Amino acid sequence: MVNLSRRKSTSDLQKARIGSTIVLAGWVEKSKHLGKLAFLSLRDREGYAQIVANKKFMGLQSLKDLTRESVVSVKGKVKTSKAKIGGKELELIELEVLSRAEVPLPIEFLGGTVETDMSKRLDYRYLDLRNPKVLAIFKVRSVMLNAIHKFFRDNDFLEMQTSKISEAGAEGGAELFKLPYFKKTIALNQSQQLYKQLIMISGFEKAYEIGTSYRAEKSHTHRHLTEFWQLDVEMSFIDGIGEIMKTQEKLLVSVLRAVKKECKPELELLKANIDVPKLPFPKISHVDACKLLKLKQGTDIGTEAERKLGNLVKKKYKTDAFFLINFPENLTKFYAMHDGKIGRYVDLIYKNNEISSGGQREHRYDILINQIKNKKLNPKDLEFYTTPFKFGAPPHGGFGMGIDRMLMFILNLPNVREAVLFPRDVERTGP
Ligand code: AMO
Repeated sequence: MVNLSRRKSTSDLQKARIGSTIVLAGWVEKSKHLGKLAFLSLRDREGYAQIVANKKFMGLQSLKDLTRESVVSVKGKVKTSKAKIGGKELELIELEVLSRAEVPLPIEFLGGTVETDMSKRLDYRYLDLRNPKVLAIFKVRSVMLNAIHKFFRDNDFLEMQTSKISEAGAEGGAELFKLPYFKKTIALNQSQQLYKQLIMISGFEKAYEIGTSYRAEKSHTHRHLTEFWQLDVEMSFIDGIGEIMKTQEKLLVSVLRAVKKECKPELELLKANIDVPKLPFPKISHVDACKLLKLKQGTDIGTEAERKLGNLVKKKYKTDAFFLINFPENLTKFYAMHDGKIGRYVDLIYKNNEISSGGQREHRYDILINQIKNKKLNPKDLEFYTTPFKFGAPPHGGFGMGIDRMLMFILNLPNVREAVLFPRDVERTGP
């Protein structure tokens, strides 16, 4: 029996002393049999190791029965190697099959190929994720999330966790998932919006959360999901959208720096190059954006126009990141603060796509109620949210950033589904 408590990783093998005995465990991606020699390519989370069995190894014949993707543990002696996958290999002393895989495999990913179509890959996501190129995306995601937490800890934010079950929509009525809940019908949260505002009324002053949001949008696009991860940030005692933009740009830059520094092998594997944009990011008003794009004032700048605007800004300012600010009232939400007919609103555009939206909120009760009515929503449905504004609400604002979209654009992924472990969209609710 191979002692798993002594297990090292394939990257440890490259650091091990020649002649020492070590234990590895993982999946058998390939095997090759040449008379009195056999070569196994063993894969674990860190990479690959070549395992060589020669005639001294008693079970040489039985290795022929080892199916691809079976899980094994091996004990062997560290030797120098001529193989591509590193300067050292393991001469096999002992092998134990921990779990034998059925063949053929339902999807193919040998040597990091990504040829199977996405829908089939997602049906077998547990296998798809064994592909080092797919796994690399989630290694970057993990570093990205750590960098976000670090940024907010270093900047004196409290982490909040709000409920995902609600009685009303946070972003206006339509795109709500309604579910039976004992004798009631409830809704899944469209965003953390209303709760993060309540937390400001509670006195948290600076808070953030990374949580899931749900939107019943029938959008079959490469950047829409029905369940997505959102970073929500809210700050009190702000005066306009300046501080919101400063926080967002510093956040994006520190995340990009962390990924660039800590994910070198993953970025190389994914052929992703990171340019960290210079601070401060340019700011374009909605009025100017419409002029540049030759659109009627007040037009909602959609995917295609965002791409055009991104290209124009890149040409002029040589940057992938900029803010679109001061939206007309017809495009703002009921909770936004306005200066006359202009909303204190801000979108962050990165690599030609909106990755976050935010602004200053209306904290004056009477104006808030009027705005709710003007948007044809029923103030009664939102009383849980509006009543607290009667008891002392500080001026506040913040933003919501799509985590999956952020990763998608950092790595230039063609589809947001690539950035999520088990994506949910109009059709897909499993596995
Ligand atoms: P908004 O609705 O613009 O704003 O969402 C903020 C960010 O979340 C991401 N996002 C999505 N990602 C994947 N699939 C979707 N269906 C999807 N919808 C949104 C985007 C988007 O920029 N409460 C406000 C934020 C605020 O004002 O603080 C809100 O939710 O990256």
